[in-house]
Amino acid sequence: GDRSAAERLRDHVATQLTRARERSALLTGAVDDHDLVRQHSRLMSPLVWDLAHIGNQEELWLVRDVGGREPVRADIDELYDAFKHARSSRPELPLLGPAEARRYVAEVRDKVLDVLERTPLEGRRLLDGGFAFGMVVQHEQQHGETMLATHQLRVGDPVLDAPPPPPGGPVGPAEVLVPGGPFTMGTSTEAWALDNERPAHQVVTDPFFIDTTPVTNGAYLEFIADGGYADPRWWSEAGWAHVREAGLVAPRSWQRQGDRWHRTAFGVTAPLDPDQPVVHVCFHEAEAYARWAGKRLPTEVEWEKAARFDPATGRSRRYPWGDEEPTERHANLGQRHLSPAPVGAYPAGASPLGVHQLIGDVWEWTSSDFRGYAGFEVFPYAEYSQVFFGPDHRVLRGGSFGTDPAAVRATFRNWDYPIRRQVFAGFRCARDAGRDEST
Ligand code: AVJ
Ligand code: FE
Repeated sequence: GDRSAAERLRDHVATQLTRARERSALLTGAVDDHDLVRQHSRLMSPLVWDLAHIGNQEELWLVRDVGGREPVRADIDELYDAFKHARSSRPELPLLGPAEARRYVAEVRDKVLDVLERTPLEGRRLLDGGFAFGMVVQHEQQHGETMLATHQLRVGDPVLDAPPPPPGGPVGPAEVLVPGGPFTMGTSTEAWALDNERPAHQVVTDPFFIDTTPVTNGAYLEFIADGGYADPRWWSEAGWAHVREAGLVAPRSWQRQGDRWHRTAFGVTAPLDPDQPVVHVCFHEAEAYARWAGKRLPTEVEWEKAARFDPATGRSRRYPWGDEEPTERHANLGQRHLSPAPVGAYPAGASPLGVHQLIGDVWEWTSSDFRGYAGFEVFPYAEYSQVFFGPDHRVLRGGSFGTDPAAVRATFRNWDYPIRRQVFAGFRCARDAGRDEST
């Protein structure tokens, strides 16, 4: 029979909650208890902290706020408040142990599924389109990617397994011209879009060229071979200070063996694939490469225009390929593979202008600071994005192979410090188009 839109939305929410939990269970079940409680990097929490933090956020928003129910564990809120304790200090906290943390998240989830059954998904902005549930799904999936990054930093035998990504293919010209003029950036209609993606607004750009693919390992090797890491001409002042102080000579996890380069990922060392996008570079490395190549990083505005603007209609799409949700034909998302795919692996995911792999594979550094759009309103809490606005963070776009489809779209904004390399981040280049080229 016909199911109502409300029933379908409720089923969708339940499915997304379950998918997120299956992933958390996989990432926290793949290692033993000792590995769960220890710190694999000072940049990351112990995995067992992520797990109980996921449950605590779910309790705060869905059990207490939406459900109006009694707290499950009010006594642990402070331990799992990300602003109270730096990641480096979390192993010393009196955290729930692995078994306790698993019981806690399961108890919270039972209550949440009951709340979901009984709550009309309307009548209050927090509930519209299932937003509060969508926010919690995205939060768990974001921590799924964070936990995957912790696995990447973990030293030891491999514990995660996945089939290799699909092969690369033709991508057309190296760069395409994006016409100047207005386009719609951000969204006011995407139900689960987070506050920093809102509202939809018009932005006018100059014409510009953008690379049709992310920069590959092979291209990045040429920068290294040309002495790029030792040449201050390519680096900003802050970037040069950082590359010297940190002693950077190559992306994170690369090793030179004679004249061959290898890369270690998730405990497996293998020859570098020259056709895969480079991953685990910081903003400064991306910026230096672009300057060496005679180009620059795209601004966040340019990235979103390349990803969404359809020149045939003037409309902005939800994704480069159109408005349909990502499938495995469109993009390398969802931890289906444990690496980026070679360029040209997703022709069905290209934009109307022929720009490939904007969604999935690697997060892409942009040259933009993280700021609120004109008309930005905190919703529903300032600690999701507003407290990070300002000159300290750069925006990353598009998601990586470790990003779940529920947690990315062409309006989605990620951010980090310009020195960070633990993110599954790469980049593509852009350049100005002269007036004569644009007509
Ligand atoms: C959007 C990925 C920068 O991990 O710091 C998780 C997401 N916010 N819990 C982060 C987030 C609160 C956030 N990023
Ligand atoms: Fe969090």
